Amino acid sequence: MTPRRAEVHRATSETDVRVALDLDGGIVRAATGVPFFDHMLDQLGRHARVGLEVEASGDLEIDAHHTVEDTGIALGEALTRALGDKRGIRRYGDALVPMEESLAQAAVDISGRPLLAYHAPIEADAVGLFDVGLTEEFLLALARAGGLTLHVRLLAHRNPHHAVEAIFKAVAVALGDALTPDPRRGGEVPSSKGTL
Ligand SMILES: [Mn+2]
Repeated sequence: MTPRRAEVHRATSETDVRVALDLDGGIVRAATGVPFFDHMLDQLGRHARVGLEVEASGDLEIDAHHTVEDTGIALGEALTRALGDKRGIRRYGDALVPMEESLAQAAVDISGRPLLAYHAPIEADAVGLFDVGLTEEFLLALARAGGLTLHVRLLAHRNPHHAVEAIFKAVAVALGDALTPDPRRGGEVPSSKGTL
């Protein structure tokens, strides 16, 4: 099988982001200057069971917004490239993930039709330097650049660290399943249209 890997370098006046993604596994590490975001990217890589290396330097003197959003875009672009024509993948994945008292649900369709449906009424403003609202911004950027239909629901929560972490893990598990090759597909593109 062709290696399912991609490297993306995205540089703007606001950020410089490098992402190396291997859909079939590998090293996971993240250095973005936002420690909690690194922790979440680490969870994303590990629980999606992919190789994921992220290096980002951004205008953190403003806030973490551009860095988080642009990392989502670069990761989505890497995902699109690594998936290629999407032959043989499962296409769909879903997960229900507890993190202590928090419970998050995610469903993904690697559809080529970007959409994020996000419901996570977390009351806290931030975890460390990471504004809780950036979770949605990251997932929106990932869905758009990665061509994902992504539904996320936070079903229970109290601690904001647990809540955000449950969301990242649920997305990771769902996405990791969706991008997995299914031998019963026989290398077909998983769409009645013949293209995704
Ligand atoms: Mn944690």
